[in-house]
Amino acid sequence: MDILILAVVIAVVVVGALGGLIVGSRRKKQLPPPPSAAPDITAPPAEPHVGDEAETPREEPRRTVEEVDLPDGSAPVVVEEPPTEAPAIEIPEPTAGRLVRLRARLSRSQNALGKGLLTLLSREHLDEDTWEEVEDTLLTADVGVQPTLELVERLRERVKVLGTRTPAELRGLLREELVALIDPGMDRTVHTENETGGPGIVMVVGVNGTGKTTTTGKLARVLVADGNTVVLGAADTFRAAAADQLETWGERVGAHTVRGPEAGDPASVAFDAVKEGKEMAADVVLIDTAGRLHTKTGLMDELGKVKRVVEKHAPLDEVLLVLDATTGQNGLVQARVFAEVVDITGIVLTKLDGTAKGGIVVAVQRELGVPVKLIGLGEGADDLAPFEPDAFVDALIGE
Ligand SMILES: Nc1nc2c(ncn2[C@@H]2O[C@H](COP(=O)(O)OP(=O)(O)O)[C@@H](O)[C@H]2O)c(=O)[nH]1
Ligand SMILES: [Mg+2]
Repeated sequence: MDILILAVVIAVVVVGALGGLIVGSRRKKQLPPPPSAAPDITAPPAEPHVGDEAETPREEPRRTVEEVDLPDGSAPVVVEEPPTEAPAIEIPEPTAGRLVRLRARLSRSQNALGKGLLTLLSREHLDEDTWEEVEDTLLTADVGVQPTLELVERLRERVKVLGTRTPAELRGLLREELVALIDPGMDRTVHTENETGGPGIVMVVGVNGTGKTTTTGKLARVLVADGNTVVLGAADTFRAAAADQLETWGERVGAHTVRGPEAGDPASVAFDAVKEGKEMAADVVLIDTAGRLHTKTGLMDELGKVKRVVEKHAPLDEVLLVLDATTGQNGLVQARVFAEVVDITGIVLTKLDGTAKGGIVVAVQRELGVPVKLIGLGEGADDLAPFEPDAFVDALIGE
């Protein structure tokens, strides 16, 4: 009797597990939207949720800058007046070749996208099913429908011409096509030369939690490493902590931070930051803004106002939109809304270290027609790299 019950239990468990497997693989198959779902991507930003937090709950205790990356010896050396002692100024890492140094951070995307594609293309018979898997791989990595279809068509053509395929040939071919998809011709310099001869003005925008303040801080380090003097404008006036966070980044590299009263007017902080930047003959002013806005109209009013007020001094040289690479399609919707509000001149894709969806680089550039200029590959102070299509693709498909 007992044995019978045991047998039934085992049978139920086995059937359940098999069922799970089947459902699992079906679900996997359904994951990438079919080509007919393309309108999704171009659908109007019906409810863009601009005021929303990015996916993970951002109100959780967040690691602060100090907790994240202070190397051992960099704490302020207290000599006589402990509270006012300035922290030791750090010398940031040089920016050249950063992406190459940080390429291991792309390992998730590398495994999902680069290695996945190479393995598929190395199959002896490239039948319809295999090509469908290639498509699925690209869609799952957030490359986007249109670019995926284009790439697969190009690959099919070129693989046919190749006839026999050596791994080296395949890698070369895939590399060329991926680089072409990312469009190596786009200008990816972060422009910081103001035509008026005053400081270059860069405004950083994006939804709360995407990494604006962190990126502003990291960018300040990049600029300082390249020999510029930098002024930071803390135009996120929602919380005093936001200005503190920015100021801490500034102090570490010796950049002056201009801030206003909590809940004060962001536009006047931005205006003052540029004013002080001019007075100090700084090379660049970086303006960090708030992303916690509850309606699209609110966002429009506020960012538009910040921009207009700053432009009483001089035109903006860059408006960088910060997008969290882990939020996928949601990030694209955000991108569209921000692009309606201000002229975005460059994209910063953060958190590429935490996702297998490196293909979002392609999708977001297509969406806005604006180049990805910088990528975030970690929380560390020097984990922001200039985006280089060749080095990026090399990192994806490995050596
Ligand atoms: N892993 C990872 N975390 C990042 C990156 N950029 C920013 N973050 C983290 O994202 C969180 C939110 O960043 P923050 O700059 O405060 O976002 P903001 O609200 O847009 O200003 C912080 O914990 C950052 O350390 C990145 O490239 N990689
Ligand atoms: Mg912030």
